[in-house]
Amino acid sequence: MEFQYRNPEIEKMPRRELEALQLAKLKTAVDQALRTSFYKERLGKAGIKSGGDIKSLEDLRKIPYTTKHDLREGFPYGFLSIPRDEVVRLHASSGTTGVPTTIYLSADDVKRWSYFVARCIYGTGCTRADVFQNMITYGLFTGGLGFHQGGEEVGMMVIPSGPGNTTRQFRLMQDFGTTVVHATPSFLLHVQSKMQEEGVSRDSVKLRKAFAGAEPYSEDTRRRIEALLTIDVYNSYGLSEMNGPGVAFECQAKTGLHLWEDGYIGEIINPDTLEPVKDGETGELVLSCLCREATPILRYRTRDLSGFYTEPCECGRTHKRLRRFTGRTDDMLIINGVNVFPSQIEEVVMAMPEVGNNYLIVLEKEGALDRLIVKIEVGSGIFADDARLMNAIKEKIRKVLQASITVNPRIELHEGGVLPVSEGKAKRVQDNRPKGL
Ligand code: DLL
Repeated sequence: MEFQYRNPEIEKMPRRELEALQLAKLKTAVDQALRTSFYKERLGKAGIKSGGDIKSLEDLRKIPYTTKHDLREGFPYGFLSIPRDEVVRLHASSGTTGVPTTIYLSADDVKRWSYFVARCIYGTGCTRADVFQNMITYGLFTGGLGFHQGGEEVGMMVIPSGPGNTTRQFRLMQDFGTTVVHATPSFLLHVQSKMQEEGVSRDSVKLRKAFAGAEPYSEDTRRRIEALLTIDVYNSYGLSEMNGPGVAFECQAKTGLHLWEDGYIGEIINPDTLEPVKDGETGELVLSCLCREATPILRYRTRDLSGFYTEPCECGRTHKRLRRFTGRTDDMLIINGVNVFPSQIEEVVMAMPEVGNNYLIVLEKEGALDRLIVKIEVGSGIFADDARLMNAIKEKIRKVLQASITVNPRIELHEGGVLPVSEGKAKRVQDNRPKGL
């Protein structure tokens, strides 16, 4: 396969040089952090008075972790390190509760961020000849503007369609010959269902690639989207605290997400002991931002669970690859004492050919016990009025799921289009259990 690079000297840089570059950038980031009220105190207490106190990459471990809680405590300007009038952009986290976490960018920060997103896009084989329909939320959420800027930096024609209104999305695709789209994986599945429902033929659109991210999804979900839409799907990871998208992305080899190590330092830790895990093991990803001056954030506990591949990628890039994310430390469900990650349920459900494009996990209390209900839309070729077939499918899913998660679920089957669809991140879990019990 011919791999495409935006900046081969950096992307294929020998690791020794890459690490030297990281160290130099880390020193600058520490100096920058010391200009914020938060880190002045936090790093001061750890005995770090300047970037010069960081002598090697191992010294990174002298820096205390930063958490979401810290970012909230620092609201609004505790993490700002440049004069307010040099800030050109604000983004905020998608958190639904409490104080938002805000990120400020200087003009150079915006340029650097665009450069990283462009590197991701280019690495999937896109060029300026592509027409890019950005079907993700714009606004304070970083997905819209992040990919918009990155797409323009590549030189593609960007259609800022935002999410929703699938009829209009299809019109845009047909009128302008869209070749690439960006959306959450759940929205892409919805787009495919709607395409079928509205009778939009595959031949009437020129789609060939999609960037899918902002939420966890399984390898089977990727394969399903690729097969149903006959496109290539690339996994895209990022978070607002680290600018947004453009942190880690799959290349054309599609085996893991390259973390751009000239922009970020990644560590995998055990979330209980806070010690680094062994090479290749799964744990919580901790990230330090090396590419933003206005809001330096060091050793941020992302809560996201992943691990590094240890073997090199066939594309020749030297930047480490993260495995597909399996969820977050804080989205684990405890069902009658058993720990279950929503991603385990998705893995089983989306691998079944009888299952359609949407599902919902519901938790109820039945007496003293928890009850797991998985509501599943059936595939388009299956008719819900065939009771025997329905029962057979239900039983099949129940058995496989129980074997995988060791909790006995109740399966409810629904026709396509019945379960709620979100334009942004999918809300896969409805926990109706009374709180505080
Ligand atoms: O979701 C940034 C983004 C936009 C990434 C568009 C990719 C595409 P936040 O709203 O701050 O930022 O949410 C970040 O979403 O900590 C993960 O828990 C989750 N997440 C993002 N991408 C993936 C992915 C954007 N590819 C949070 N796989 C992160 C799994 C993901 N989880």
